[in-house]
Amino acid sequence: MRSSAITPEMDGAQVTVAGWVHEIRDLGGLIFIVLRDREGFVQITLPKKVVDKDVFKRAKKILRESVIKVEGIVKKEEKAPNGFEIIPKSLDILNESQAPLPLEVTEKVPADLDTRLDNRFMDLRRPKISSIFKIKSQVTKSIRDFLHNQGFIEVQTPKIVATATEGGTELFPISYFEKEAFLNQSPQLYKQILMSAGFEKVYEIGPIFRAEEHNTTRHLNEATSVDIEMSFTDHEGVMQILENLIARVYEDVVTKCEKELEILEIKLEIPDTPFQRITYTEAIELLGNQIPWGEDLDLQALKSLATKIEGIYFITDWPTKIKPFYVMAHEDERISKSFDLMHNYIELASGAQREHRYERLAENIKAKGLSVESFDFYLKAFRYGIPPHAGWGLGLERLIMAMLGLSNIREAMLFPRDRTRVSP
Ligand code: AMO
Repeated sequence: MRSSAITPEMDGAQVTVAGWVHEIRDLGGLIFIVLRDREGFVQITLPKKVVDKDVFKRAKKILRESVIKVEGIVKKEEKAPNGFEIIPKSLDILNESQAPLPLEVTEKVPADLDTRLDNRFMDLRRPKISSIFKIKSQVTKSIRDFLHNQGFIEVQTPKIVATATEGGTELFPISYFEKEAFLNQSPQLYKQILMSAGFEKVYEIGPIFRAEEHNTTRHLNEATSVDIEMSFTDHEGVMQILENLIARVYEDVVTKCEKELEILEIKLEIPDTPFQRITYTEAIELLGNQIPWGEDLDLQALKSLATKIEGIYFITDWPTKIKPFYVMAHEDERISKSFDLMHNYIELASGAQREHRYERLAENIKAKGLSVESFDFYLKAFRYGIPPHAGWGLGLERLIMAMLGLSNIREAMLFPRDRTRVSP
């Protein structure tokens, strides 16, 4: 049974627990083993005079991080963690660990991130680290629940593709028989094609691949994107879905991940909706008009902006020329129906109403210097009836990083991929 299912009130009951040997204290005639499983810790107490001779002998030789199974009697013990201990009747070593360990699982010796990632299987045994992924699991479940309740259909689109969507420089080419192919940067084109297919509301939670040249604390080369696309709506419609989704995710984490938040020593506040909205032009003004209108906001600008606006907010109405070809422009064509969702200075998501008019879309592709022919498979879907539509892409690891105050996005990925790391 799980350690968390045992309580001091079960005094006298026989239980079986299995897990890793987190710590051993050998006091000669008395051995304490702290057993760790997915849910927590249990103290196994072996007084020489009480336990079976063979069991005691085996316990003496156990190496830390070995996997053991213990059958024994629960004993109420105020001094033990959780108020009980287990006095074993039997103790089996299911798998013995080697020594020395490549990494400390107890929080006693800090290790640098590279050493931790090199030994990620071991790093993930630490409750502080596994808590991040338990919360990430709850977050994806909440997203799915929320979107299903709103009538969205979950879809899977190809990750091997023939074209770029988010600009040609960040593509990973792959060897694909006789053809040129790439790893997909975003489900963008496919989720839009599904609007022509009549699906109306789709979402996907899947990998995106970006050949980011620079190692930053906010970029991965393989990240998880939550994408939605929705017909018969505009940018404002999908912004409302996004803010309600974020609030729901925070609420679920607060109510369903109490234990993990406690382990991480985080007090999470559920953000109020609607989120604050400022336009790109207002942001430039807030920054003292030092950035020429039309230029992107770099990290320094966003950091400076975050000193003026706290928490989660939207920056809307970006200059059309710095947004991708599929974004729809306002009547004043210099400004687009686009938005980024920010958490302080970290961009969590970006989205827009899309250009669904075939002629204009083709023009936009040309204007960006891209080849219309290579987008033919996509453009075709705009020639035979496609509703107005909008959508966004939300970086799952960015959300986890921001929500939990992690200093590096790699902490939010089990096996991160960056400029220098493709293994483990
Ligand atoms: P964008 O390129 O802004 O938009 O990506 C959407 C979100 O994905 C996350 N993200 C990343 N996270 C970690 N590492 C990366 N290298 C990385 N790149 C992106 C960010 C970002 O906000 N097709 C559009 C979305 C849309 O309009 O629907 C797109 O891909 O959180």
